[in-house]
Amino acid sequence: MSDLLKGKNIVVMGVANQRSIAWGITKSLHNAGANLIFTNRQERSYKKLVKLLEENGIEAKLIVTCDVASDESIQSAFSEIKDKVGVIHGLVHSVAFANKEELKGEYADTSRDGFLLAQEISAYSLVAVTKAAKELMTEGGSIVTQTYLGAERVIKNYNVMGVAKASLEASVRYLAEDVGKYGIRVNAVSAGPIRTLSAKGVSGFNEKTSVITEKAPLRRNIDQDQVGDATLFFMSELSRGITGEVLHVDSGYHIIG
Ligand code: NDP
Ligand code: KAL
Repeated sequence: MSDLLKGKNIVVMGVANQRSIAWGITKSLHNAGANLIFTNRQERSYKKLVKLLEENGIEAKLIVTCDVASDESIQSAFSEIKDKVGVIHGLVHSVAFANKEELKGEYADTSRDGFLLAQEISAYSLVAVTKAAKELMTEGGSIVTQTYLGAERVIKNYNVMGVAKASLEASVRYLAEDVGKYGIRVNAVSAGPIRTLSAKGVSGFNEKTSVITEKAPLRRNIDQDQVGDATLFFMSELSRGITGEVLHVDSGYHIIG
Protein backbone atom coordinates (compact mmCIF):
# COMPACT_ATOMS: atom_id res chain seq x y z
CA MET A 1 0.00 0.00 0.00
CA SER A 2 1.39 3.38 -1.00
CA ASP A 3 -0.12 6.84 -0.86
CA LEU A 4 0.56 7.70 -4.50
CA LEU A 5 -3.15 8.24 -5.27
CA LYS A 6 -4.48 9.11 -1.82
CA GLY A 7 -7.57 11.30 -2.06
CA LYS A 8 -7.78 10.93 -5.86
CA ASN A 9 -11.13 10.05 -7.44
CA ILE A 10 -10.65 7.76 -10.42
CA VAL A 11 -13.26 6.36 -12.82
CA VAL A 12 -12.63 2.83 -14.10
CA MET A 13 -14.54 1.69 -17.21
CA GLY A 14 -14.48 -1.95 -18.35
CA VAL A 15 -14.46 -4.48 -15.51
CA ALA A 16 -16.35 -7.53 -16.86
CA ASN A 17 -14.88 -10.13 -14.48
CA GLN A 18 -11.77 -11.05 -12.46
CA ARG A 19 -9.76 -11.58 -15.67
CA SER A 20 -10.43 -8.08 -17.01
CA ILE A 21 -7.45 -5.81 -17.48
CA ALA A 22 -9.55 -3.16 -15.73
CA TRP A 23 -9.70 -5.43 -12.66
CA GLY A 24 -5.88 -5.65 -12.53
CA ILE A 25 -5.87 -1.86 -12.78
CA THR A 26 -8.48 -1.61 -10.00
CA LYS A 27 -6.25 -3.55 -7.61
CA SER A 28 -3.21 -1.37 -8.36
CA LEU A 29 -5.14 1.88 -7.98
CA HIS A 30 -6.85 0.71 -4.80
CA ASN A 31 -3.52 -0.32 -3.26
CA ALA A 32 -2.24 3.19 -4.02
CA GLY A 33 -5.11 4.70 -2.00
CA ALA A 34 -7.42 5.90 -4.81
CA ASN A 35 -11.19 6.29 -4.40
CA LEU A 36 -12.76 4.33 -7.24
CA ILE A 37 -15.86 4.90 -9.34
CA PHE A 38 -16.86 2.18 -11.81
CA THR A 39 -18.90 2.07 -14.99
CA ASN A 40 -20.34 -1.08 -16.61
CA ARG A 41 -22.42 -1.78 -19.67
CA GLN A 42 -23.99 -5.15 -18.89
CA GLU A 43 -25.89 -6.21 -15.77
CA ARG A 44 -23.75 -9.36 -15.73
CA SER A 45 -20.59 -7.22 -15.37
CA TYR A 46 -22.21 -5.16 -12.63
CA LYS A 47 -22.96 -8.29 -10.60
CA LYS A 48 -19.45 -9.69 -11.10
CA LEU A 49 -17.95 -6.37 -10.07
CA VAL A 50 -20.01 -6.11 -6.89
CA LYS A 51 -18.92 -9.62 -5.92
CA LEU A 52 -15.25 -8.95 -6.71
CA LEU A 53 -15.23 -5.74 -4.70
CA GLU A 54 -16.78 -7.51 -1.75
CA GLU A 55 -14.33 -10.45 -1.93
CA ASN A 56 -11.39 -8.08 -2.07
CA GLY A 57 -12.58 -5.65 0.60
CA ILE A 58 -12.70 -2.73 -1.82
CA GLU A 59 -15.40 -0.11 -1.36
CA ALA A 60 -16.55 1.60 -4.56
CA LYS A 61 -17.39 5.27 -4.25
CA LEU A 62 -20.00 4.78 -6.95
CA ILE A 63 -21.00 2.31 -9.68
CA VAL A 64 -22.94 3.65 -12.68
CA THR A 65 -24.15 2.19 -15.96
CA CYS A 66 -22.49 3.47 -19.11
CA ASP A 67 -22.90 2.18 -22.65
CA VAL A 68 -20.33 4.07 -24.71
CA ALA A 69 -22.42 3.53 -27.84
CA SER A 70 -24.85 6.13 -26.51
CA ASP A 71 -24.17 9.84 -25.91
CA GLU A 72 -27.14 9.95 -23.53
CA SER A 73 -25.73 7.09 -21.48
CA ILE A 74 -22.30 8.78 -21.27
CA GLN A 75 -23.89 12.08 -20.32
CA SER A 76 -26.08 10.58 -17.64
CA ALA A 77 -23.19 8.52 -16.19
CA PHE A 78 -20.90 11.53 -15.88
CA SER A 79 -23.62 13.78 -14.57
CA GLU A 80 -24.33 11.23 -11.83
CA ILE A 81 -20.59 11.11 -11.07
CA LYS A 82 -20.54 14.91 -10.92
CA ASP A 83 -23.52 15.00 -8.54
CA LYS A 84 -22.35 12.23 -6.22
CA VAL A 85 -18.55 12.55 -6.32
CA GLY A 86 -17.75 16.01 -7.74
CA VAL A 87 -14.17 16.44 -8.91
CA ILE A 88 -12.41 13.49 -10.56
CA HIS A 89 -8.66 13.12 -11.11
CA GLY A 90 -8.42 10.09 -13.35
CA LEU A 91 -10.20 8.00 -15.96
CA VAL A 92 -9.33 4.47 -17.05
CA HIS A 93 -10.80 3.51 -20.44
CA SER A 94 -10.63 -0.27 -20.90
CA VAL A 95 -13.34 -0.91 -23.45
CA ALA A 96 -13.34 -2.36 -26.96
CA PHE A 97 -15.68 -4.30 -29.22
CA ALA A 98 -15.79 -5.73 -32.74
CA ASN A 99 -17.97 -8.39 -34.32
CA LYS A 100 -16.43 -11.80 -33.80
CA GLU A 101 -16.94 -12.76 -37.48
CA GLU A 102 -14.67 -9.87 -38.48
CA LEU A 103 -11.81 -10.94 -36.24
CA LYS A 104 -10.68 -13.67 -38.62
CA GLY A 105 -10.00 -14.15 -42.33
CA GLU A 106 -9.21 -11.14 -44.49
CA TYR A 107 -9.41 -7.52 -43.32
CA ALA A 108 -10.52 -6.70 -46.86
CA ASP A 109 -13.82 -8.49 -46.09
CA THR A 110 -14.70 -6.06 -43.28
CA SER A 111 -18.26 -4.75 -43.64
CA ARG A 112 -19.10 -1.06 -43.45
CA ASP A 113 -21.19 -1.62 -40.32
CA GLY A 114 -18.50 -3.77 -38.68
CA PHE A 115 -15.85 -1.15 -39.37
CA LEU A 116 -17.99 1.62 -37.92
CA LEU A 117 -18.96 -0.44 -34.87
CA ALA A 118 -15.32 -1.23 -33.99
CA GLN A 119 -14.38 2.44 -34.42
CA GLU A 120 -17.35 3.65 -32.41
CA ILE A 121 -16.92 1.42 -29.37
CA SER A 122 -13.14 1.07 -29.37
CA ALA A 123 -11.91 4.50 -30.51
CA TYR A 124 -14.62 7.19 -30.60
CA SER A 125 -15.63 6.21 -27.07
CA LEU A 126 -12.32 7.62 -25.79
CA VAL A 127 -13.09 10.96 -27.44
CA ALA A 128 -16.60 11.04 -25.98
CA VAL A 129 -15.58 10.11 -22.43
CA THR A 130 -12.62 12.51 -22.48
CA LYS A 131 -15.04 15.31 -23.33
CA ALA A 132 -17.33 14.33 -20.46
CA ALA A 133 -14.53 13.66 -17.95
CA LYS A 134 -12.60 16.86 -18.58
CA GLU A 135 -15.50 18.90 -17.19
CA LEU A 136 -15.03 17.09 -13.86
CA MET A 137 -11.20 17.27 -13.90
CA THR A 138 -11.03 20.79 -12.55
CA GLU A 139 -7.85 20.02 -10.60
CA GLY A 140 -6.08 18.46 -13.62
CA GLY A 141 -6.07 14.74 -14.32
CA SER A 142 -4.88 11.67 -16.13
CA ILE A 143 -6.67 9.56 -18.74
CA VAL A 144 -5.35 6.11 -19.67
CA THR A 145 -6.62 3.76 -22.38
CA GLN A 146 -5.66 0.22 -23.42
CA THR A 147 -4.28 -0.62 -26.85
CA TYR A 148 -2.50 -3.48 -28.65
CA LEU A 149 0.42 -3.93 -31.06
CA GLY A 150 -2.06 -4.70 -33.85
CA ALA A 151 -2.44 -0.90 -34.18
CA GLU A 152 1.15 -0.64 -35.42
CA ARG A 153 1.62 -3.92 -37.28
CA VAL A 154 -0.47 -6.39 -39.21
CA ILE A 155 -1.31 -9.12 -36.72
CA LYS A 156 -3.28 -12.11 -37.97
CA ASN A 157 -6.99 -12.00 -37.08
CA TYR A 158 -6.84 -8.63 -35.30
CA ASN A 159 -8.05 -6.99 -38.53
CA VAL A 160 -10.74 -4.35 -37.97
CA MET A 161 -9.70 -4.01 -34.33
CA GLY A 162 -6.14 -3.15 -35.40
CA VAL A 163 -7.45 -0.26 -37.45
CA ALA A 164 -9.66 0.85 -34.54
CA LYS A 165 -6.64 0.76 -32.19
CA ALA A 166 -4.62 2.84 -34.69
CA SER A 167 -7.43 5.37 -34.50
CA LEU A 168 -7.44 5.11 -30.70
CA GLU A 169 -3.69 5.77 -30.51
CA ALA A 170 -3.96 8.77 -32.84
CA SER A 171 -6.84 10.01 -30.67
CA VAL A 172 -4.58 9.76 -27.61
CA ARG A 173 -2.21 12.22 -29.29
CA TYR A 174 -4.87 14.67 -30.50
CA LEU A 175 -6.71 14.56 -27.17
CA ALA A 176 -3.43 15.05 -25.26
CA GLU A 177 -2.93 18.31 -27.15
CA ASP A 178 -6.50 19.47 -26.51
CA VAL A 179 -6.61 18.88 -22.77
CA GLY A 180 -2.94 19.49 -21.89
CA LYS A 181 -3.75 23.15 -21.31
CA TYR A 182 -6.10 22.12 -18.49
CA GLY A 183 -3.41 20.03 -16.79
CA ILE A 184 -4.89 16.78 -18.08
CA ARG A 185 -2.67 14.06 -19.57
CA VAL A 186 -3.77 11.30 -21.97
CA ASN A 187 -1.75 8.10 -22.47
CA ALA A 188 -2.14 4.49 -23.56
CA VAL A 189 -0.78 1.18 -22.35
CA SER A 190 -0.10 -1.33 -25.15
CA ALA A 191 -0.43 -4.68 -23.41
CA GLY A 192 0.79 -8.06 -24.61
CA PRO A 193 -1.82 -10.83 -24.99
CA ILE A 194 -3.76 -11.64 -21.82
CA ARG A 195 -6.48 -14.30 -21.59
CA THR A 196 -9.64 -12.30 -20.81
CA LEU A 197 -13.33 -12.67 -21.64
CA SER A 198 -12.84 -10.59 -24.82
CA ALA A 199 -9.90 -12.75 -25.90
CA LYS A 200 -11.89 -15.93 -25.30
CA GLY A 201 -13.29 -17.52 -28.38
CA VAL A 202 -11.48 -15.24 -30.85
CA SER A 203 -9.32 -17.15 -33.33
CA GLY A 204 -5.59 -17.48 -32.84
CA PHE A 205 -5.17 -16.25 -29.27
CA ASN A 206 -3.12 -19.22 -28.05
CA GLU A 207 -0.48 -18.91 -30.73
CA LYS A 208 0.02 -15.24 -29.73
CA THR A 209 0.98 -16.17 -26.17
CA SER A 210 3.35 -18.94 -27.24
CA VAL A 211 5.21 -16.57 -29.60
CA ILE A 212 5.80 -14.26 -26.62
CA THR A 213 7.44 -17.00 -24.53
CA GLU A 214 9.64 -17.84 -27.52
CA LYS A 215 10.60 -14.39 -28.82
CA ALA A 216 9.99 -11.61 -26.28
CA PRO A 217 13.14 -10.40 -24.48
CA LEU A 218 11.68 -11.43 -21.12
CA ARG A 219 10.51 -14.85 -22.51
CA ARG A 220 7.25 -14.73 -20.55
CA ASN A 221 3.73 -13.39 -20.93
CA ILE A 222 2.47 -10.41 -19.00
CA ASP A 223 -0.53 -10.30 -16.69
CA GLN A 224 -3.25 -7.91 -15.59
CA ASP A 225 -1.26 -6.79 -12.54
CA GLN A 226 1.62 -5.58 -14.70
CA VAL A 227 -0.78 -3.50 -16.79
CA GLY A 228 -2.30 -2.32 -13.50
CA ASP A 229 1.02 -1.04 -12.21
CA ALA A 230 1.88 0.71 -15.52
CA THR A 231 -1.54 2.37 -15.43
CA LEU A 232 -0.90 3.39 -11.81
CA PHE A 233 2.31 5.08 -13.00
CA PHE A 234 0.33 7.04 -15.62
CA MET A 235 -2.31 7.96 -13.03
CA SER A 236 0.26 9.23 -10.56
CA GLU A 237 2.49 12.28 -10.39
CA LEU A 238 5.45 10.02 -11.21
CA SER A 239 4.46 10.41 -14.87
CA ARG A 240 3.70 14.16 -14.66
CA GLY A 241 5.98 14.94 -17.64
CA ILE A 242 4.39 12.39 -19.96
CA THR A 243 1.40 12.80 -22.27
CA GLY A 244 0.33 11.52 -25.69
CA GLU A 245 2.46 8.40 -25.10
CA VAL A 246 1.92 4.71 -25.87
CA LEU A 247 3.80 2.55 -23.36
CA HIS A 248 4.35 -1.12 -24.23
CA VAL A 249 3.81 -3.56 -21.37
CA ASP A 250 4.62 -6.63 -23.42
CA SER A 251 7.85 -8.21 -22.10
CA GLY A 252 9.62 -6.15 -24.79
CA TYR A 253 8.08 -8.08 -27.69
CA HIS A 254 7.53 -4.98 -29.85
CA ILE A 255 11.27 -4.30 -30.22
CA ILE A 256 11.93 -7.66 -31.85
CA GLY A 257 12.04 -7.73 -35.67
P1 NDP B 1 -12.79 -7.71 -21.04
O1 NDP B 1 -13.71 -8.55 -21.85
O2 NDP B 1 -12.56 -8.11 -19.65
O3 NDP B 1 -13.27 -6.20 -21.07
C1 NDP B 1 -13.88 -5.61 -22.18
C2 NDP B 1 -14.84 -4.58 -21.64
O4 NDP B 1 -15.40 -3.79 -22.70
C3 NDP B 1 -16.01 -5.21 -20.91
O5 NDP B 1 -16.02 -4.78 -19.57
C4 NDP B 1 -17.23 -4.68 -21.65
O6 NDP B 1 -18.31 -4.35 -20.78
C5 NDP B 1 -16.68 -3.41 -22.26
N1 NDP B 1 -17.53 -2.92 -23.35
C6 NDP B 1 -17.75 -3.47 -24.56
N2 NDP B 1 -18.65 -2.73 -25.24
C7 NDP B 1 -19.02 -1.70 -24.44
C8 NDP B 1 -19.91 -0.60 -24.56
N3 NDP B 1 -20.64 -0.40 -25.66
N4 NDP B 1 -20.03 0.27 -23.52
C9 NDP B 1 -19.31 0.10 -22.40
N5 NDP B 1 -18.44 -0.93 -22.21
C10 NDP B 1 -18.30 -1.82 -23.22
O7 NDP B 1 -11.44 -7.69 -21.88
P2 NDP B 1 -10.02 -7.00 -21.69
O8 NDP B 1 -9.79 -6.68 -20.28
O9 NDP B 1 -9.09 -7.88 -22.42
O10 NDP B 1 -10.18 -5.66 -22.56
C11 NDP B 1 -9.99 -4.37 -22.04
C12 NDP B 1 -9.20 -3.51 -23.02
O11 NDP B 1 -7.89 -4.03 -23.13
C13 NDP B 1 -9.77 -3.47 -24.43
O12 NDP B 1 -9.63 -2.15 -24.93
C14 NDP B 1 -8.84 -4.41 -25.19
O13 NDP B 1 -8.81 -4.12 -26.56
C15 NDP B 1 -7.53 -4.08 -24.49
N6 NDP B 1 -6.44 -5.03 -24.70
C16 NDP B 1 -6.59 -6.35 -24.36
C17 NDP B 1 -5.57 -7.25 -24.54
C18 NDP B 1 -5.71 -8.69 -24.18
O14 NDP B 1 -4.86 -9.49 -24.58
N7 NDP B 1 -6.72 -9.09 -23.45
C19 NDP B 1 -4.27 -6.81 -25.09
C20 NDP B 1 -4.20 -5.40 -25.37
C21 NDP B 1 -5.26 -4.55 -25.19
P3 NDP B 1 -19.55 -5.37 -20.60
O15 NDP B 1 -18.93 -6.69 -20.23
O16 NDP B 1 -20.33 -4.76 -19.49
O17 NDP B 1 -20.22 -5.39 -21.90
C1 KAL C 1 -4.64 -11.06 -32.50
C2 KAL C 1 -5.33 -11.31 -31.41
C3 KAL C 1 -6.20 -12.52 -31.31
C4 KAL C 1 -7.64 -12.16 -31.16
C5 KAL C 1 -8.24 -11.30 -32.27
C6 KAL C 1 -9.04 -10.28 -32.00
C7 KAL C 1 -9.37 -9.75 -30.66
C8 KAL C 1 -10.10 -8.63 -30.57
C9 KAL C 1 -10.51 -8.02 -29.26
C10 KAL C 1 -11.97 -7.64 -29.19
C11 KAL C 1 -12.15 -6.66 -28.04
C12 KAL C 1 -12.80 -8.90 -28.98
C13 KAL C 1 -14.28 -8.75 -29.09
O1 KAL C 1 -14.80 -7.69 -29.38
C14 KAL C 1 -15.07 -10.00 -28.79
C15 KAL C 1 -16.57 -9.87 -29.02
O2 KAL C 1 -16.86 -9.96 -30.40
C16 KAL C 1 -17.30 -11.07 -28.34
N1 KAL C 1 -17.11 -11.06 -26.88
C17 KAL C 1 -18.02 -10.50 -26.03
O3 KAL C 1 -19.03 -9.95 -26.42
C18 KAL C 1 -17.66 -10.54 -24.54
C19 KAL C 1 -18.76 -11.31 -23.83
C20 KAL C 1 -17.51 -9.10 -24.07
C21 KAL C 1 -17.21 -9.00 -22.59
O4 KAL C 1 -16.41 -8.56 -24.79
C22 KAL C 1 -16.43 -7.23 -25.12
N2 KAL C 1 -15.33 -6.80 -25.77
O5 KAL C 1 -17.34 -6.51 -24.85
C23 KAL C 1 -5.33 -10.32 -30.29
C24 KAL C 1 -4.93 -10.86 -28.94
C25 KAL C 1 -3.55 -11.51 -29.00
C26 KAL C 1 -4.89 -9.70 -27.91
C27 KAL C 1 -6.24 -9.11 -27.61
C28 KAL C 1 -7.30 -10.03 -27.11
C29 KAL C 1 -6.40 -7.78 -27.80
C30 KAL C 1 -7.60 -6.99 -27.47
O6 KAL C 1 -7.69 -5.86 -27.97
O7 KAL C 1 -8.45 -7.42 -26.67
